[in-house]
Amino acid sequence: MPDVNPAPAAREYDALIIGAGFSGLYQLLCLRDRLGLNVQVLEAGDGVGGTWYWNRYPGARCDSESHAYNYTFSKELFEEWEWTERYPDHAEIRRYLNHVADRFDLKKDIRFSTRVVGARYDEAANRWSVTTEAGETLTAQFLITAVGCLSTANVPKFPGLEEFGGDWYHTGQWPHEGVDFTGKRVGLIGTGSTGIQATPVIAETAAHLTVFQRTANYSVPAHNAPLTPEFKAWVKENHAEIRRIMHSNTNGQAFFIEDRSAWDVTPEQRQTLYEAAWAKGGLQFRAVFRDMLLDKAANDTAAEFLKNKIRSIVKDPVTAALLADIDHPYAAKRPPIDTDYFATFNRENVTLVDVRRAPIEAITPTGLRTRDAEYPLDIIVFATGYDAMTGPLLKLNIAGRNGLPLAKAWEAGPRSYLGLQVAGFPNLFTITGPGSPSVLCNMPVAIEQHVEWITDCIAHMRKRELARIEAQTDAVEKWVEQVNDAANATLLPQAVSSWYLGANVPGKPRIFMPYAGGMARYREICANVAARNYDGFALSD
Ligand code: NA7
Repeated sequence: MPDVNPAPAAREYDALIIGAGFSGLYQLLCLRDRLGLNVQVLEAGDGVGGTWYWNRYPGARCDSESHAYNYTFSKELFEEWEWTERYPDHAEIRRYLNHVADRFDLKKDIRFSTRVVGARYDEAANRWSVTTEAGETLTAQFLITAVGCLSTANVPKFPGLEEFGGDWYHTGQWPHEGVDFTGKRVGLIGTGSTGIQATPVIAETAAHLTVFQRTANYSVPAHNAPLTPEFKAWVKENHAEIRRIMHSNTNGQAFFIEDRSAWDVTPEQRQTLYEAAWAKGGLQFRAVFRDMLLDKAANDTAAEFLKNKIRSIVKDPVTAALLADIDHPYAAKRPPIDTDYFATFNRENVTLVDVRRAPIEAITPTGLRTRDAEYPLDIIVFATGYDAMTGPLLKLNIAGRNGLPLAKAWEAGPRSYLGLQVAGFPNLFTITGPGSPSVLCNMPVAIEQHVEWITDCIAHMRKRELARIEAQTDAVEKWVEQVNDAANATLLPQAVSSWYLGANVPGKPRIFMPYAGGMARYREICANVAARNYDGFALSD
């Protein structure tokens, strides 16, 4: 009898997909049901949902409107699902994704509670070998990452966190059973979209909420509300039109950016247009003028309007000034939308603390210490964002040709071709990878386009009996240049603290990561590449 069990034989697949959120589910459906491939999805969580599996913090809700936050590939699916609110909350999105998974019988090919800890390309066999935390090995010809852009929590390394006597949570790893804030002194660090959503909800039950703000932020009211029967009926009747709009604009949303400049109208008309957009609410505020993200002076008019709104809502002038002391153009960082965020600072039990002027120095056993003061706390909420876009990929410990680690290939920042493939990593596809529009687009739209492109590419390879596809170095170089040029043509790089640039994670290279040339343009570029026999990729048998 051998004294050690032999390692189980590696399980072999045509394709392995990592992640069971919007991307992974649709990629599985396409490869399994349309191409007939033998596919397995590996998912760390014990359910589907991706980002929405993990993000269950108070107030967690999508900022895209529900009728735009869908798959659109199936008219039947689109018509049979009914959202209840203008912006779906995390629980409703999980219900939707479970419905999709059940409707297309996807769960039988998903391995839950299976975390990938390594992936290595075997050149001789032309296969990817993927290892799981449990020590299992699976192999496949194609490896497709569907890990999302915002799934690696950024918990700042404040000294003393281990000794904190209370409870602490990162919003992206929220306990499924929820957190009871009743009667507690709560500290919330971070005023991005997440902090802005969570603040009003936590303030309702906490004894006291202290919000620690490093960078002040704009926010526009979401005006969330239940959907009316008329609106629901309109959505069902307009699947094709909604899809057409989302596919033909820059940001994948179900609205167009107005084709007028801020300078085409008088200052009074501008004010009226901004007031109307404020009353309508949501991300559409960006759509009032086409040059809002191109011309700093045009942007200033929106910025001033929004800062005045803060000053008019927040009663305490010192707090109002701190909230309105915003250092970047409107929408150069991801623009949050909110429900009563600024008004929450009028509550007796809410305090704003400026940690730009007096940074957080340490977490103490009883709370948090800034350079200026000590704050006793029972609970600390880290709404401190993510190691965005590259973090989830680097965490997988991927090694390509000749064992080259992805971390090494991306030492100076991510370099990819179309955000789809990395040179030196054959048959690896990165859904919504850095270098693609991803987070600058309504995510389901960006995801559907990538998944369909990858599916068509694999179908093309199978038909021609090609076994390997790899991005070429010169194509990568040119694409990186295009990504930089697209960003530099906008005001986006002016937000120096933006996670689009990797600026929120100490030591991370500052590279503008998403492609800012617009989703419609990007879609066309990808289609042209495919039509020109996958120009920029090397295909071989
Ligand atoms: P964000 O947008 O990255 O926001 C994180 C916030 O946390 C932001 O205000 C940061 O300030 C703050 N932060 C991060 N580290 C620290 C430290 N060390 N000290 C103080 N404050 C800190 O993440 P979100 O989760 O809100 O949103 C992510 C995306 O999810 C969102 O854009 C949507 O696309 C969905 P900073 O601005 O870096 O000065």
